[in-house]
Amino acid sequence: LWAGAVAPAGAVASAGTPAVPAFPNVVVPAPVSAVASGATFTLGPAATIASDAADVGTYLAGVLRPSTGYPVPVSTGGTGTIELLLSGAPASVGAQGYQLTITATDVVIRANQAAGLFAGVQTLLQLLPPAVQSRTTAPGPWTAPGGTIVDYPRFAYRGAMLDVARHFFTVAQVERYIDEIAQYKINYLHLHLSDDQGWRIAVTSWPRLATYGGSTEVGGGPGGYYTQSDYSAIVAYAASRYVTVIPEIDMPGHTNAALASYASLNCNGVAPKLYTGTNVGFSSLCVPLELTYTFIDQVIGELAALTPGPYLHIGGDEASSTTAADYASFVNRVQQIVAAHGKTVLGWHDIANATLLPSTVAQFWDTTTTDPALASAVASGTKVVMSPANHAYLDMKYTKKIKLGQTWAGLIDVNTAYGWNPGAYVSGIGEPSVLGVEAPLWTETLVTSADIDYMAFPRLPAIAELGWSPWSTHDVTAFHARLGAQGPRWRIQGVNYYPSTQVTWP
Ligand code: TNX
Repeated sequence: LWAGAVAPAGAVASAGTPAVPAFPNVVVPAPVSAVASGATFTLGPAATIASDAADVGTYLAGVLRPSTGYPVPVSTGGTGTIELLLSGAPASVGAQGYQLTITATDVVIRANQAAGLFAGVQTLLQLLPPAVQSRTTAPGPWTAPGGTIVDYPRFAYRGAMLDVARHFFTVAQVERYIDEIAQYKINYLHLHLSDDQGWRIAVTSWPRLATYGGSTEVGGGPGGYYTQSDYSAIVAYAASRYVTVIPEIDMPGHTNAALASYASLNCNGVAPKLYTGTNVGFSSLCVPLELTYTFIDQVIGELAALTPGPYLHIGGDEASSTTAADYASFVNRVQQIVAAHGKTVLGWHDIANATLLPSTVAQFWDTTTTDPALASAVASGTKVVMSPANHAYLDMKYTKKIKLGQTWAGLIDVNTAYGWNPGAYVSGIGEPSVLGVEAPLWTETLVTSADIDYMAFPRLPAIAELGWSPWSTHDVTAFHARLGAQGPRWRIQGVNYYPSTQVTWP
Protein backbone atom coordinates (compact mmCIF):
# COMPACT_ATOMS: atom_id res chain seq x y z
CA LEU A 1 0.00 0.00 0.00
CA TRP A 2 0.92 3.60 -0.52
CA ALA A 3 2.69 4.82 2.58
CA GLY A 4 0.31 7.09 4.41
CA ALA A 5 -2.59 6.51 2.00
CA VAL A 6 -5.99 5.51 3.23
CA ALA A 7 -5.97 1.72 3.37
CA PRO A 8 -9.06 0.00 2.02
CA ALA A 9 -10.29 -2.49 4.60
CA GLY A 10 -8.70 -5.90 4.31
CA ALA A 11 -5.96 -4.87 1.88
CA VAL A 12 -3.11 -5.62 4.27
CA ALA A 13 -2.37 -8.93 5.95
CA SER A 14 -2.44 -8.65 9.72
CA ALA A 15 1.31 -8.99 10.36
CA GLY A 16 4.44 -9.44 8.31
CA THR A 17 3.92 -9.94 4.59
CA PRO A 18 1.40 -7.66 2.88
CA ALA A 19 -1.31 -9.42 0.86
CA VAL A 20 -0.04 -7.68 -2.28
CA PRO A 21 3.25 -5.93 -3.05
CA ALA A 22 3.52 -2.27 -2.08
CA PHE A 23 2.49 0.31 -4.64
CA PRO A 24 5.54 2.46 -5.30
CA ASN A 25 5.58 5.62 -3.23
CA VAL A 26 6.45 7.89 -6.16
CA VAL A 27 3.38 9.95 -7.02
CA VAL A 28 3.07 13.64 -6.06
CA PRO A 29 0.54 14.65 -4.90
CA ALA A 30 -0.18 11.47 -2.92
CA PRO A 31 -3.37 9.79 -4.17
CA VAL A 32 -6.38 9.21 -1.98
CA SER A 33 -6.01 5.44 -2.27
CA ALA A 34 -3.76 3.05 -4.15
CA VAL A 35 -3.94 -0.73 -4.12
CA ALA A 36 -1.25 -2.78 -5.88
CA SER A 37 -2.04 -5.98 -7.80
CA GLY A 38 1.48 -7.24 -8.27
CA ALA A 39 1.09 -7.20 -12.07
CA THR A 40 3.38 -5.18 -14.33
CA PHE A 41 2.24 -3.33 -17.42
CA THR A 42 4.67 -2.75 -20.28
CA LEU A 43 3.92 -0.18 -22.96
CA GLY A 44 5.04 -1.71 -26.26
CA PRO A 45 5.47 -0.56 -29.87
CA ALA A 46 1.89 -1.49 -30.77
CA ALA A 47 0.36 0.62 -27.97
CA THR A 48 -2.70 2.71 -28.85
CA ILE A 49 -4.73 5.33 -27.00
CA ALA A 50 -8.53 5.52 -27.13
CA SER A 51 -9.86 8.65 -25.46
CA ASP A 52 -13.34 10.07 -24.93
CA ALA A 53 -11.63 13.46 -24.62
CA ALA A 54 -9.62 13.85 -27.82
CA ASP A 55 -7.36 16.58 -26.43
CA VAL A 56 -6.25 14.51 -23.43
CA GLY A 57 -5.43 11.54 -25.65
CA THR A 58 -3.42 13.78 -27.96
CA TYR A 59 -1.60 15.31 -24.98
CA LEU A 60 -0.62 11.87 -23.66
CA ALA A 61 0.51 10.68 -27.08
CA GLY A 62 2.54 13.90 -27.38
CA VAL A 63 4.51 12.86 -24.28
CA LEU A 64 4.83 9.17 -25.17
CA ARG A 65 5.82 9.41 -28.85
CA PRO A 66 9.13 11.30 -28.63
CA SER A 67 10.49 9.25 -25.70
CA THR A 68 9.36 5.77 -26.73
CA GLY A 69 9.70 6.28 -30.47
CA TYR A 70 6.41 4.36 -30.85
CA PRO A 71 3.65 5.67 -33.15
CA VAL A 72 0.98 5.60 -30.38
CA PRO A 73 -2.08 6.33 -32.54
CA VAL A 74 -4.99 8.08 -30.83
CA SER A 75 -8.64 7.38 -31.50
CA THR A 76 -11.76 8.99 -30.10
CA GLY A 77 -13.76 6.23 -28.46
CA GLY A 78 -13.22 2.58 -29.36
CA THR A 79 -10.67 0.42 -27.60
CA GLY A 80 -6.98 0.93 -26.97
CA THR A 81 -4.04 -0.16 -24.84
CA ILE A 82 -4.65 3.00 -22.85
CA GLU A 83 -8.30 3.97 -22.52
CA LEU A 84 -9.38 7.37 -21.21
CA LEU A 85 -13.10 7.09 -20.49
CA LEU A 86 -15.73 9.60 -19.46
CA SER A 87 -17.93 6.82 -18.10
CA GLY A 88 -17.97 4.43 -15.21
CA ALA A 89 -15.93 6.53 -12.77
CA PRO A 90 -16.92 6.28 -9.12
CA ALA A 91 -19.08 9.26 -8.13
CA SER A 92 -16.61 9.92 -5.28
CA VAL A 93 -13.99 11.25 -7.70
CA GLY A 94 -16.16 14.27 -8.51
CA ALA A 95 -15.33 16.73 -11.28
CA GLN A 96 -11.53 16.68 -10.96
CA GLY A 97 -10.68 13.15 -9.81
CA TYR A 98 -10.21 9.85 -11.60
CA GLN A 99 -9.86 6.13 -11.23
CA LEU A 100 -6.72 4.58 -12.77
CA THR A 101 -6.49 0.82 -13.27
CA ILE A 102 -3.29 -0.72 -14.57
CA THR A 103 -3.27 -4.43 -15.48
CA ALA A 104 -0.60 -6.56 -17.18
CA THR A 105 -2.10 -5.71 -20.57
CA ASP A 106 -3.75 -2.32 -20.43
CA VAL A 107 -4.42 0.96 -18.66
CA VAL A 108 -7.88 2.41 -18.05
CA ILE A 109 -8.51 5.88 -16.65
CA ARG A 110 -12.11 6.77 -15.86
CA ALA A 111 -13.33 10.22 -14.86
CA ASN A 112 -16.50 12.27 -14.83
CA GLN A 113 -14.87 15.22 -16.60
CA ALA A 114 -11.94 15.65 -18.97
CA ALA A 115 -10.04 17.46 -16.17
CA GLY A 116 -10.08 14.20 -14.24
CA LEU A 117 -8.70 12.28 -17.21
CA PHE A 118 -5.90 14.83 -17.44
CA ALA A 119 -5.14 14.40 -13.73
CA GLY A 120 -5.12 10.61 -14.15
CA VAL A 121 -2.71 10.95 -17.07
CA GLN A 122 -0.31 12.88 -14.82
CA THR A 123 -0.41 10.03 -12.31
CA LEU A 124 0.16 7.45 -15.06
CA LEU A 125 3.18 9.38 -16.35
CA GLN A 126 4.69 9.43 -12.84
CA LEU A 127 4.28 5.63 -12.65
CA LEU A 128 6.15 5.12 -15.94
CA PRO A 129 9.96 5.46 -15.92
CA PRO A 130 11.31 9.07 -15.71
CA ALA A 131 12.69 8.80 -19.26
CA VAL A 132 9.11 8.77 -20.55
CA GLN A 133 9.31 12.56 -20.37
CA SER A 134 12.42 12.72 -22.55
CA ARG A 135 11.94 14.74 -25.73
CA THR A 136 14.23 12.39 -27.67
CA THR A 137 14.06 8.59 -28.01
CA ALA A 138 15.13 6.85 -24.82
CA PRO A 139 15.56 3.17 -23.92
CA GLY A 140 12.64 1.34 -22.25
CA PRO A 141 11.28 -0.90 -21.01
CA TRP A 142 8.21 1.27 -20.39
CA THR A 143 6.80 -0.48 -17.36
CA ALA A 144 4.26 0.64 -14.78
CA PRO A 145 3.09 -1.14 -11.63
CA GLY A 146 -0.32 -2.80 -11.72
CA GLY A 147 -3.12 -1.81 -9.40
CA THR A 148 -5.95 0.64 -8.88
CA ILE A 149 -5.82 4.24 -7.77
CA VAL A 150 -8.90 6.23 -6.81
CA ASP A 151 -8.03 9.86 -6.46
CA TYR A 152 -9.62 13.30 -6.14
CA PRO A 153 -8.62 16.66 -4.66
CA ARG A 154 -9.08 17.86 -1.09
CA PHE A 155 -9.50 21.45 -2.33
CA ALA A 156 -11.03 22.65 -5.61
CA TYR A 157 -8.41 25.41 -6.01
CA ARG A 158 -4.72 24.64 -6.34
CA GLY A 159 -2.85 27.65 -7.64
CA ALA A 160 0.54 28.90 -8.66
CA MET A 161 1.25 32.62 -9.08
CA LEU A 162 3.90 34.05 -11.35
CA ASP A 163 4.94 37.71 -11.01
CA VAL A 164 5.60 38.85 -14.58
CA ALA A 165 5.68 42.50 -13.46
CA ARG A 166 8.93 42.71 -11.47
CA HIS A 167 10.66 40.83 -14.28
CA PHE A 168 8.92 40.14 -17.56
CA PHE A 169 8.70 36.56 -18.82
CA THR A 170 7.83 35.68 -22.42
CA VAL A 171 4.84 33.63 -23.57
CA ALA A 172 7.17 30.64 -24.07
CA GLN A 173 8.54 31.01 -20.52
CA VAL A 174 5.04 31.13 -19.06
CA GLU A 175 4.01 28.08 -21.11
CA ARG A 176 7.05 26.22 -19.82
CA TYR A 177 5.95 26.98 -16.26
CA ILE A 178 2.40 25.84 -17.06
CA ASP A 179 3.77 22.47 -18.22
CA GLU A 180 5.80 22.17 -15.03
CA ILE A 181 2.97 22.97 -12.62
CA ALA A 182 0.30 20.94 -14.44
CA GLN A 183 2.26 17.77 -13.64
CA TYR A 184 1.40 18.34 -9.98
CA LYS A 185 -2.33 18.84 -10.59
CA ILE A 186 -2.18 22.63 -10.16
CA ASN A 187 -5.35 23.95 -11.82
CA TYR A 188 -5.02 27.76 -11.55
CA LEU A 189 -2.27 30.05 -12.79
CA HIS A 190 -2.50 33.51 -11.25
CA LEU A 191 -0.54 36.03 -13.33
CA HIS A 192 0.55 39.17 -11.45
CA LEU A 193 0.29 41.43 -14.51
CA SER A 194 0.94 44.85 -13.05
CA ASP A 195 3.04 46.43 -10.34
CA ASP A 196 5.14 49.52 -9.66
CA GLN A 197 7.88 48.27 -11.98
CA GLY A 198 5.81 47.28 -15.00
CA TRP A 199 2.45 46.87 -16.71
CA ARG A 200 2.44 43.68 -18.77
CA ILE A 201 -0.87 43.47 -20.67
CA ALA A 202 -1.87 45.60 -23.66
CA VAL A 203 -5.05 47.58 -22.99
CA THR A 204 -6.53 49.09 -26.16
CA SER A 205 -8.29 51.95 -24.39
CA TRP A 206 -5.15 52.93 -22.44
CA PRO A 207 -2.26 52.01 -24.76
CA ARG A 208 0.57 53.71 -22.85
CA LEU A 209 0.09 51.30 -19.91
CA ALA A 210 1.91 48.64 -21.92
CA THR A 211 4.03 50.66 -24.33
CA TYR A 212 5.42 52.98 -21.64
CA GLY A 213 4.45 51.35 -18.35
CA GLY A 214 5.74 48.01 -19.62
CA SER A 215 9.04 49.38 -20.90
CA THR A 216 11.21 48.46 -17.93
CA GLU A 217 11.48 46.11 -14.94
CA VAL A 218 13.42 45.66 -11.69
CA GLY A 219 17.06 46.53 -12.32
CA GLY A 220 16.23 48.68 -15.39
CA GLY A 221 16.03 45.93 -18.04
CA PRO A 222 13.80 46.27 -21.10
CA GLY A 223 10.66 44.74 -19.54
CA GLY A 224 7.97 43.85 -22.04
CA TYR A 225 4.27 43.15 -22.27
CA TYR A 226 1.80 40.69 -23.74
CA THR A 227 -0.32 41.78 -26.69
CA GLN A 228 -3.91 40.67 -26.26
CA SER A 229 -3.27 37.84 -28.71
CA ASP A 230 -0.14 36.77 -26.75
CA TYR A 231 -2.28 36.74 -23.63
CA SER A 232 -5.00 34.69 -25.31
CA ALA A 233 -2.32 32.23 -26.42
CA ILE A 234 -1.25 31.79 -22.76
CA VAL A 235 -4.88 31.30 -21.70
CA ALA A 236 -5.44 28.70 -24.43
CA TYR A 237 -2.20 26.86 -23.66
CA ALA A 238 -3.12 26.76 -19.98
CA ALA A 239 -6.58 25.43 -20.86
CA SER A 240 -4.96 22.61 -22.84
CA ARG A 241 -3.32 21.62 -19.52
CA TYR A 242 -6.57 22.08 -17.58
CA VAL A 243 -5.17 25.20 -15.93
CA THR A 244 -7.36 28.31 -15.63
CA VAL A 245 -5.57 31.68 -15.82
CA ILE A 246 -6.43 34.37 -13.27
CA PRO A 247 -5.22 37.83 -14.28
CA GLU A 248 -4.26 40.26 -11.52
CA ILE A 249 -4.25 44.03 -11.84
CA ASP A 250 -2.90 45.13 -8.47
CA MET A 251 -4.57 48.27 -7.04
CA PRO A 252 -4.84 50.82 -5.47
CA GLY A 253 -1.18 50.36 -4.45
CA HIS A 254 1.54 48.79 -6.61
CA THR A 255 0.45 51.11 -9.43
CA ASN A 256 3.49 53.27 -10.22
CA ALA A 257 3.75 51.91 -13.79
CA ALA A 258 0.16 52.99 -14.53
CA LEU A 259 0.58 56.35 -12.78
CA ALA A 260 3.79 56.96 -14.77
CA SER A 261 1.98 56.18 -18.02
CA TYR A 262 -0.89 58.66 -17.55
CA ALA A 263 -0.42 61.95 -15.69
CA SER A 264 -4.22 62.30 -15.59
CA LEU A 265 -4.51 59.36 -13.18
CA ASN A 266 -2.51 61.19 -10.50
CA CYS A 267 -4.20 63.36 -7.84
CA ASN A 268 -1.68 66.13 -8.58
CA GLY A 269 -1.80 65.65 -12.36
CA VAL A 270 1.93 64.88 -12.49
CA ALA A 271 3.22 61.52 -13.74
CA PRO A 272 5.94 59.97 -11.56
CA LYS A 273 9.03 58.45 -13.18
CA LEU A 274 9.15 54.77 -14.07
CA TYR A 275 10.45 52.74 -11.12
CA THR A 276 13.00 49.92 -11.23
CA GLY A 277 13.72 49.38 -7.52
CA THR A 278 12.11 46.88 -5.14
CA ASN A 279 10.37 49.00 -2.51
CA VAL A 280 6.65 48.47 -1.90
CA GLY A 281 3.84 50.65 -0.55
CA PHE A 282 4.68 54.03 -2.12
CA SER A 283 2.13 54.33 -4.95
CA SER A 284 -1.65 54.69 -4.99
CA LEU A 285 -4.33 55.29 -7.56
CA CYS A 286 -6.21 58.54 -6.83
CA VAL A 287 -9.26 57.33 -4.91
CA PRO A 288 -11.34 60.60 -5.02
CA LEU A 289 -10.81 61.04 -8.78
CA GLU A 290 -13.72 59.89 -10.99
CA LEU A 291 -11.36 59.13 -13.90
CA THR A 292 -9.82 56.39 -11.73
CA TYR A 293 -13.04 54.36 -12.00
CA THR A 294 -13.44 54.99 -15.73
CA PHE A 295 -9.89 53.67 -16.07
CA ILE A 296 -10.60 50.60 -13.94
CA ASP A 297 -13.87 49.89 -15.71
CA GLN A 298 -12.17 49.96 -19.11
CA VAL A 299 -9.15 47.91 -18.03
CA ILE A 300 -11.31 45.33 -16.23
CA GLY A 301 -13.70 45.23 -19.18
CA GLU A 302 -10.91 44.35 -21.62
CA LEU A 303 -9.40 41.84 -19.22
CA ALA A 304 -12.75 40.18 -18.52
CA ALA A 305 -13.25 39.75 -22.27
CA LEU A 306 -9.88 37.94 -22.46
CA THR A 307 -10.68 35.73 -19.46
CA PRO A 308 -12.79 32.58 -19.80
CA GLY A 309 -12.21 31.71 -16.12
CA PRO A 310 -14.41 33.02 -13.30
CA TYR A 311 -11.88 35.10 -11.33
CA LEU A 312 -10.27 38.50 -11.71
CA HIS A 313 -7.67 39.37 -9.04
CA ILE A 314 -7.68 43.03 -7.94
CA GLY A 315 -4.58 42.87 -5.70
CA GLY A 316 -5.28 45.22 -2.82
CA ASP A 317 -2.09 44.41 -0.89
CA GLU A 318 0.27 46.77 0.91
CA ALA A 319 -1.73 49.91 0.11
CA SER A 320 0.18 51.94 2.68
CA SER A 321 -0.08 55.14 0.65
CA THR A 322 -3.89 54.97 0.70
CA THR A 323 -5.86 56.02 3.82
CA ALA A 324 -7.96 53.31 5.47
CA ALA A 325 -11.22 55.08 4.56
CA ASP A 326 -10.13 55.57 0.94
CA TYR A 327 -8.99 51.96 0.77
CA ALA A 328 -12.35 50.59 1.91
CA SER A 329 -14.37 52.79 -0.43
CA PHE A 330 -12.03 51.93 -3.29
CA VAL A 331 -12.26 48.16 -2.79
CA ASN A 332 -16.04 48.37 -2.43
CA ARG A 333 -16.36 50.22 -5.71
CA VAL A 334 -13.90 48.03 -7.62
CA GLN A 335 -15.76 44.89 -6.55
CA GLN A 336 -18.90 46.34 -8.18
CA ILE A 337 -16.98 47.03 -11.40
CA VAL A 338 -15.66 43.46 -11.55
CA ALA A 339 -19.12 42.06 -10.82
CA ALA A 340 -20.61 44.25 -13.57
CA HIS A 341 -18.23 42.54 -16.00
CA GLY A 342 -19.49 39.15 -14.88
CA LYS A 343 -16.42 38.07 -12.90
CA THR A 344 -15.73 37.02 -9.32
CA VAL A 345 -13.26 39.08 -7.28
CA LEU A 346 -10.11 37.61 -5.81
CA GLY A 347 -7.90 39.90 -3.74
CA TRP A 348 -5.06 39.71 -1.23
CA HIS A 349 -6.43 39.34 2.30
CA ASP A 350 -6.02 43.06 2.97
CA ILE A 351 -9.37 43.49 1.17
CA ALA A 352 -11.10 42.05 4.25
CA ASN A 353 -10.81 45.63 5.57
CA ALA A 354 -13.51 46.59 3.07
CA THR A 355 -17.05 45.18 2.83
CA LEU A 356 -16.74 42.05 0.73
CA LEU A 357 -19.32 40.86 -1.74
CA PRO A 358 -20.56 37.37 -0.82
CA SER A 359 -18.67 35.87 -3.78
CA THR A 360 -15.35 37.68 -3.19
CA VAL A 361 -12.44 35.37 -2.34
CA ALA A 362 -9.56 36.56 -0.12
CA GLN A 363 -6.00 35.29 -0.53
CA PHE A 364 -4.23 35.01 2.81
CA TRP A 365 -0.52 35.91 2.55
CA ASP A 366 0.50 36.91 6.07
CA THR A 367 3.11 35.27 8.29
CA THR A 368 0.77 35.17 11.30
CA THR A 369 -1.95 32.65 12.15
CA THR A 370 -4.49 35.20 13.30
CA ASP A 371 -6.23 37.84 11.23
CA PRO A 372 -9.32 39.27 12.92
CA ALA A 373 -10.58 41.20 9.86
CA LEU A 374 -10.29 38.13 7.66
CA ALA A 375 -11.75 35.80 10.30
CA SER A 376 -14.75 38.11 10.61
CA ALA A 377 -15.25 38.13 6.82
CA VAL A 378 -15.02 34.33 6.91
CA ALA A 379 -17.66 34.24 9.64
CA SER A 380 -19.91 36.04 7.11
CA GLY A 381 -19.14 33.48 4.41
CA THR A 382 -15.97 34.66 2.66
CA LYS A 383 -13.84 31.86 1.18
CA VAL A 384 -10.06 31.95 1.42
CA VAL A 385 -7.10 30.83 -0.69
CA MET A 386 -4.18 30.03 1.60
CA SER A 387 -0.72 31.37 0.72
CA PRO A 388 0.98 31.97 4.08
CA ALA A 389 4.21 33.73 3.10
CA ASN A 390 6.35 31.82 5.61
CA HIS A 391 5.33 28.48 4.08
CA ALA A 392 3.99 29.01 0.56
CA TYR A 393 6.10 31.88 -0.87
CA LEU A 394 8.37 30.40 -3.50
CA ASP A 395 10.53 33.54 -3.59
CA MET A 396 11.85 33.01 -0.04
CA LYS A 397 15.36 31.59 0.16
CA TYR A 398 15.75 27.93 1.11
CA THR A 399 18.80 28.70 3.24
CA LYS A 400 20.88 31.81 3.88
CA LYS A 401 23.44 30.63 1.33
CA ILE A 402 21.06 30.74 -1.65
CA LYS A 403 21.77 33.71 -3.96
CA LEU A 404 18.25 34.06 -5.36
CA GLY A 405 15.23 35.13 -3.35
CA GLN A 406 14.31 37.16 -0.31
CA THR A 407 14.13 36.48 3.44
CA TRP A 408 11.45 38.79 4.88
CA ALA A 409 9.04 35.89 5.54
CA GLY A 410 11.81 33.53 6.66
CA LEU A 411 13.81 30.69 5.15
CA ILE A 412 11.66 27.98 3.55
CA ASP A 413 13.08 24.55 2.85
CA VAL A 414 11.00 21.51 1.89
CA ASN A 415 9.86 20.64 5.41
CA THR A 416 8.62 24.18 6.06
CA ALA A 417 6.83 24.35 2.70
CA TYR A 418 5.12 21.05 3.49
CA GLY A 419 4.65 21.46 7.24
CA TRP A 420 1.27 23.21 7.67
CA ASN A 421 -2.37 22.30 7.31
CA PRO A 422 -4.31 24.67 5.03
CA GLY A 423 -7.64 23.63 6.56
CA ALA A 424 -6.58 24.42 10.14
CA TYR A 425 -3.97 27.14 9.85
CA VAL A 426 -5.47 30.56 10.54
CA SER A 427 -7.65 30.76 13.63
CA GLY A 428 -11.31 31.02 12.74
CA ILE A 429 -10.71 29.77 9.17
CA GLY A 430 -11.63 26.09 9.05
CA GLU A 431 -11.55 23.61 6.20
CA PRO A 432 -15.02 24.47 4.79
CA SER A 433 -13.95 28.12 4.37
CA VAL A 434 -10.78 27.23 2.50
CA LEU A 435 -11.16 27.20 -1.27
CA GLY A 436 -7.60 25.97 -1.65
CA VAL A 437 -3.92 26.87 -1.68
CA GLU A 438 -1.61 28.88 -3.87
CA ALA A 439 2.17 29.13 -4.16
CA PRO A 440 3.14 32.67 -5.24
CA LEU A 441 6.44 33.31 -7.02
CA TRP A 442 7.50 36.96 -6.80
CA THR A 443 10.31 37.82 -9.17
CA GLU A 444 12.24 40.80 -7.80
CA THR A 445 15.38 38.60 -7.86
CA LEU A 446 14.46 36.19 -10.66
CA VAL A 447 15.35 36.75 -14.30
CA THR A 448 15.45 33.44 -16.19
CA SER A 449 13.41 30.24 -16.46
CA ALA A 450 16.26 28.51 -14.64
CA ASP A 451 15.70 30.96 -11.76
CA ILE A 452 11.96 30.20 -11.76
CA ASP A 453 12.65 26.46 -11.72
CA TYR A 454 15.15 26.75 -8.89
CA MET A 455 12.71 28.51 -6.58
CA ALA A 456 9.60 26.53 -7.56
CA PHE A 457 11.13 23.06 -7.42
CA PRO A 458 10.94 21.21 -5.12
CA ARG A 459 8.64 23.48 -3.06
CA LEU A 460 5.76 23.92 -5.55
CA PRO A 461 5.01 20.17 -5.39
CA ALA A 462 4.82 20.44 -1.59
CA ILE A 463 2.11 23.09 -1.84
CA ALA A 464 0.40 21.13 -4.63
CA GLU A 465 0.25 18.09 -2.36
CA LEU A 466 -1.23 20.13 0.51
CA GLY A 467 -3.92 21.27 -1.91
CA TRP A 468 -4.73 17.89 -3.42
CA SER A 469 -4.01 15.07 -0.99
CA PRO A 470 -6.18 14.18 1.99
CA TRP A 471 -4.65 15.25 5.30
CA SER A 472 -4.61 11.56 6.29
CA THR A 473 -1.74 11.06 3.80
CA HIS A 474 0.34 13.86 5.35
CA ASP A 475 3.66 12.28 6.32
CA VAL A 476 6.94 14.12 5.85
CA THR A 477 9.06 10.96 5.52
CA ALA A 478 6.81 9.45 2.87
CA PHE A 479 6.68 12.84 1.16
CA HIS A 480 10.48 12.99 0.97
CA ALA A 481 10.46 9.67 -0.91
CA ARG A 482 7.73 10.81 -3.31
CA LEU A 483 9.51 14.11 -3.89
CA GLY A 484 12.92 12.48 -4.37
CA ALA A 485 11.38 10.34 -7.10
CA GLN A 486 10.68 13.55 -9.05
CA GLY A 487 14.40 14.41 -9.25
CA PRO A 488 15.23 12.12 -12.19
CA ARG A 489 12.12 13.42 -13.97
CA TRP A 490 13.22 17.05 -13.52
CA ARG A 491 16.71 16.22 -14.76
CA ILE A 492 15.25 14.67 -17.92
CA GLN A 493 12.94 17.65 -18.40
CA GLY A 494 15.73 20.16 -17.80
CA VAL A 495 14.06 21.59 -14.69
CA ASN A 496 16.74 23.38 -12.67
CA TYR A 497 15.57 22.24 -9.21
CA TYR A 498 17.21 23.01 -5.88
CA PRO A 499 18.55 19.72 -4.49
CA SER A 500 17.38 20.26 -0.93
CA THR A 501 19.47 18.34 1.59
CA GLN A 502 16.25 17.39 3.40
CA VAL A 503 15.52 14.95 0.57
CA THR A 504 17.49 12.03 -0.89
CA TRP A 505 17.64 12.49 -4.65
CA PRO A 506 18.00 9.19 -6.51
C1 TNX B 1 5.04 41.12 -0.64
S1 TNX B 1 2.80 39.56 -0.26
C2 TNX B 1 4.26 41.46 -1.73
C3 TNX B 1 4.87 41.60 -3.04
C4 TNX B 1 6.35 41.31 -2.99
C5 TNX B 1 6.62 40.15 -2.08
C6 TNX B 1 8.05 39.73 -2.06
C7 TNX B 1 2.14 40.57 -1.22
C8 TNX B 1 0.73 40.38 -1.47
N1 TNX B 1 2.90 41.55 -1.73
O1 TNX B 1 4.64 42.90 -3.56
O2 TNX B 1 6.79 41.02 -4.29
O3 TNX B 1 6.23 40.51 -0.79
O4 TNX B 1 8.23 38.57 -1.30
